[in-house]
Amino acid sequence: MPFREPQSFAMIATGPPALATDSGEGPHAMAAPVASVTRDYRFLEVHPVAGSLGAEVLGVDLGRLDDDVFDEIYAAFVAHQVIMFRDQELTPDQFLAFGRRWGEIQIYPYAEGLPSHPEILEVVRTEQDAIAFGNLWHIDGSNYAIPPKATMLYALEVPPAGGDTMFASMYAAYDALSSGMKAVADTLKGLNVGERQLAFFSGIKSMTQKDPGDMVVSTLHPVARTHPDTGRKSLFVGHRIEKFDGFTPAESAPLIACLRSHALRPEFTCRLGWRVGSLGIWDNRCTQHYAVDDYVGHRRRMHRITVKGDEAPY
Ligand SMILES: O=C(O)CCC(=O)C(=O)O
Ligand SMILES: [Fe+2]
Repeated sequence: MPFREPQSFAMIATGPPALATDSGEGPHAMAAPVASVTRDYRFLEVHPVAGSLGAEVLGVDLGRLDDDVFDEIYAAFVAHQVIMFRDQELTPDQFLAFGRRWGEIQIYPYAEGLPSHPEILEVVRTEQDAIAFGNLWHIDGSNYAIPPKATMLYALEVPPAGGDTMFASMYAAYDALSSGMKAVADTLKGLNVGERQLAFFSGIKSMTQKDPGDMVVSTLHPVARTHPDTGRKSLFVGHRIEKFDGFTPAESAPLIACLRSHALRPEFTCRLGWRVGSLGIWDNRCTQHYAVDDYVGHRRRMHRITVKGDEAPY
C-alpha cells in the first residue's frame, strides 16, 4: 500500500486529542455547524446523504442537458462537494461531452485511456487483480502545479456487494480545527511529491501503465487552501505531502500524520455505493476520497474523466 506516513490506529479510532477545540467541551474537535446547503432547485431533486458532504441528484438525464440544468448541477456540486446521479445511459461520446462541460480534460499520466477515447480512463479491477485503483485516502493529482478541479466516474460493472467510494470534506476538517491549529495551518505550505512509478500498479494487471514523463512534478501548495467558488478554506493534506516548506521531513511528519488523521475522521465523510449507470463527481479542491477494496474475487469497471483545475491552490 503506498501509504507513506505512519498512521496510528489509536489516532484513527479516537481522533487526535492534540486537535481538540479550545471550547473545552471534550477530546474531539467539533465540526462547525454544517453550512446550510439547501436551496430551491428548479430542475433537480437533491438528497444529501450525510452531514458533511455528499448528495444524490435525481431528475436529470445527463445525455441531454441544457445549460440551465447544468448550472444547477454545478451549484449542487459546489454545495455538496460530491454528487451522484443514478440510472444514466451514456455512450463514451456522451460521457465525454458531459465531462467537457466542466472544463478541459486532464489526461491521467500513469495509465492508458480507452483506445477510442484517450481522455477516458477505464478504472477496472478483475478477479485477478490484487488491489483496487485509488485504495487510499487521497486528493487526485495533488502534486501537479494545478491539481484537477473534479473527477467523475461512470459505473459499467459493479460487484454484487461492496466497491463503494468514501469521501471526506476538507472544509469540515478545516472548520473543526482549533483556532490555534488553524493559525498554524494557514501559514504552512506542503511539498506534494510526484513519483515516476506508482507502486500500486504492480497489483493492477488490468490497467495499462504508461510513463508519466513531464507530469512527475513536486509542488508546494498551501495546507489551508481557499475554494475559488465559495471562498471557504479547506485542508489540503493528501497522501503526497512529504514535508512542510522550511521544515525537515522529520519535523513535518508528526504534524502531517496528525492533520491527516484529523482530516479523515468519520464525521467528515460520506460513503456512496455504485450501481450500473451511476455517475459520481467530486470536487477535488475540497475533498479526499478512498476506493473501498472489499470485493475480492469480483469485477468492477468504471469510466473516469478528470477535469483540469483553473488555477493553482491559494
Ligand atoms: O474507483 C473509485 O472508487 C475511486 C478511484 C479513484 O481514486 C479515482 O478515480 O480517482
Ligand atoms: Fe482518486
